[in-house]
Amino acid sequence: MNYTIRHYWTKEDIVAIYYNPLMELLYEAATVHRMHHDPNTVQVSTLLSIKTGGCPEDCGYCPQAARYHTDIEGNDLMSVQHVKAQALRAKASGSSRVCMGAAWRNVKDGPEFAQVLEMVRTINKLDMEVCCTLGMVTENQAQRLAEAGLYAYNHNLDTSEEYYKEVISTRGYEDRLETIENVRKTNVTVCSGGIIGMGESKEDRAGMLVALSTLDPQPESVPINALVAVEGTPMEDEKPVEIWEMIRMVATARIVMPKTQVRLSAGRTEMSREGQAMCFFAGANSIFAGDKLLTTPNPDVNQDMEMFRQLGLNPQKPFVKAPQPETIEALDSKYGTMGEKPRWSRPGHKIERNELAKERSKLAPKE
Ligand code: SAM
Ligand code: DTB
Ligand code: SF4
Repeated sequence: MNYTIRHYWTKEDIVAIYYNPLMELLYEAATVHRMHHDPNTVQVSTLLSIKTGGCPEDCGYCPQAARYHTDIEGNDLMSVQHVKAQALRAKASGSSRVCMGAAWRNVKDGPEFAQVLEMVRTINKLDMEVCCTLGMVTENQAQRLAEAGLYAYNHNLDTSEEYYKEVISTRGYEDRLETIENVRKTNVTVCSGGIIGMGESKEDRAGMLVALSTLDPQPESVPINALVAVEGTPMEDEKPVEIWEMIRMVATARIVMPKTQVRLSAGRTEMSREGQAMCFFAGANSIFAGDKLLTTPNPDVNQDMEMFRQLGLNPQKPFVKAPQPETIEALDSKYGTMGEKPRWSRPGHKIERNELAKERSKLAPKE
């Protein structure tokens, strides 16, 4: 096995790795992991939903899409003070990173974006890594986030290019790749991963890992989510992901992207400690902590800290993998609003299960 970083993984290579006998796969992934990371350190990150629900997109997995009837509580953009208070709480409980999520299709220039930039400045000044996931961004918007002190931008490919068409009809895979390219033109690190358990094949999982691992440079961070099947979404009846699938996916991601932070993301409430321990052994080196992800439940932080004690894991300090970005104040910004009108795609093909969920939502009683 050649352990240097390669960027030419094929789907066949990756499927072959994924299907290795489990003990071989674990041994190889753990070996690669130890070459680039401390196996006893796992980063604790906290998610903050800064703008919840009412999203115009039709992502088949997402409880925040306005067109499906789910029982989440929507919210307008949070205040900077509220965000600061939550970040301080997260820091006190051991988090070194805050990831702010907004239920937006793409970032729009204006007062709300200015408010998000202020949130980024505020958290960076608390000496925590700041990540945002706000939908598609232009290069100018990515530069302004970078100036504010953003450490990472999360923008998931979610699945293979082929299966993406079965999940979302309101944007295309190329829009996601373009946003990742825009972020890459700045100093902000790239966080991009996906979801398993949406009805995709093993080839689709491999296809997603091809798309991610052939990016040059590879993403600094790759979240692997198990679908949280939320009632009212088109995927409400998907069967839970088996822990073995999660372990294989993490291990394969680790082997094809040796230096990346692989994040054991959504779906941990359904995983035993033993299962999570195997994911850490296979190369996962981050979790999201706090009793809520964006809108769905997550294990309690005290239980996670108890798991860390049992496994002898230490929370990762901030800025171990890349230096802390500088924060430039709004008044000193080099980049003004460009008034761009980016034309993100809107394929608009029909996805049957998305259409059915939308119809069901029209029949649901109004609150
Ligand atoms: N609106 C922005 C976007 O889509 O890029 C950012 C927020 S979005 C909720 C962030 C990511 O959460 C999605 O890309 C998806 O991978 C993940 N996600 C959303 N709903 C999920 C679910 N039910 N189960 C697992 N992951 C989910
Ligand atoms: C990611 O890949 N997973 C996190 C983070 N990036 C933003 C989000 C998971 C969301 C799970 C569904 C919810 O709580 O709404
Ligand atoms: Fe909107 Fe993001 Fe949810 Fe898609 S995943 S519906 S873009 S919040």
